[in-house]
Amino acid sequence: MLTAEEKAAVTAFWGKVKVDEVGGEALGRLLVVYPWTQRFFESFGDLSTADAVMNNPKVKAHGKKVLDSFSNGMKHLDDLKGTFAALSELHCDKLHVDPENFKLLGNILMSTLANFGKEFTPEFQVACQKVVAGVVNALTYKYH
Ligand code: HEG
Repeated sequence: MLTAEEKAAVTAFWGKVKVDEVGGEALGRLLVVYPWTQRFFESFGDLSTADAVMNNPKVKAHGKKVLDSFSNGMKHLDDLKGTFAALSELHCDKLHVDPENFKLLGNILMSTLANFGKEFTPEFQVACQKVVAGVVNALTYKYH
């Protein structure tokens, strides 16, 4: 689904992404902008204000985990469904996360990545959107 050029663009950009920061930032924004998503993270402690969410160490740690998972997907762009099959089952059967939330997080991740300014070229945007859509689709695949 991605051309060779798009794969190269997205992989090169991803190498510059600060995985430790971007994941926590994106997950934090999800919890602030769409507060109903907080119901999945009640064990994370204080999520009472935007500041509390953005500085919550558990949010940061879990955001990093999510982004590491995206990084792993970058290495398997030709088999996203296989790569995310187990995670899809986990989110469906155990975590009961409505897959609509994957789209929300995907869009928030795109806007978080856009903070990289000049690195975030239109070419990259198109390629990255495809990867994010592919991951969202793969995570939704095992839902029943
Ligand atoms: Mg999910 C766990 C990846 C969206 C809620 N998520 C996890 C884990 C990974 C992951 C790698 C750890 C699995 C494990 O421990 O084996 N999540 C992941 C990706 C995306 C995503 C790549 C991308 C769209 N998750 C997502 C969304 C929600 C959610 C949108 C809810 C709004 N995830 C969720 C919860 C857990 C995980 C509640 C368990 C957290 C915990 O208690 O540690």
